[in-house]
Amino acid sequence: MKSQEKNQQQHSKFLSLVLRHQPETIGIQLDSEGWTDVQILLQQLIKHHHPLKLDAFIQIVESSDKKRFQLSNDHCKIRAVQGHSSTQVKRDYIAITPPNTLFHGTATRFVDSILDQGLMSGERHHVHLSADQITAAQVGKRHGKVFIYQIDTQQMHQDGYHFYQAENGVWLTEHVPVKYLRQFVHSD
Ligand code: HQG
Repeated sequence: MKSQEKNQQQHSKFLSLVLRHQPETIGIQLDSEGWTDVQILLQQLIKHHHPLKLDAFIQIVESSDKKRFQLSNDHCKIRAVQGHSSTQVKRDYIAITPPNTLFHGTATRFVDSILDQGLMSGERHHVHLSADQITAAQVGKRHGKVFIYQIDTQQMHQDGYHFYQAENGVWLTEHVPVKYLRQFVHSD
């Protein structure tokens, strides 16, 4: 990987940390929808030894492979669109009808616990679901040997569970009980 690309990736990870999880690390505030002021963010990044120029910042936001970040139309505000754990954020996603099936990629080491408790959101505000198996496998790979669940979202929806879709296409729900999980792929 080129050093510029690596540098961008490190900045992107740090932005994910402060915009999703720990805004207090650099002394910024997120509003309930996750927005924060771009100028203040850049100033605080300098103060906390992560300097980032505006053009490099825009480049990171626009080239994010998963479209993790969203700039407001006037480019004055920025937010992460999903994945939050910060208590400052309580995004008001609109519940919508999901596709009949969604997928969740995880690692084999979590399977026993998942079969006991269902899919839990853990530190994050939601369980993250993928529209296709390939994406689910990529998500699962981050944790170890991939294990994919197919979820009967049609039945869940009929039973009154709520589903949301973040601006980048990631599906979200609060909890997936065991009875809606279908074991799908167990691959290396
Ligand atoms: C597992 C990435 C034990 C769950 C991705 C997952 C995603 C349980 C891990 C986004 C469990 C949590 C989120 C239970 C669930 N017992 N383990 N009952 N229920 N788990 O990272 O879904 O690159 O918080 O299966 O693309 O992996 O950051 O969630 O393996 O959209 O933009 O606990 O993060 O996006 O891990 O990933 P995570 P996730 P970014």
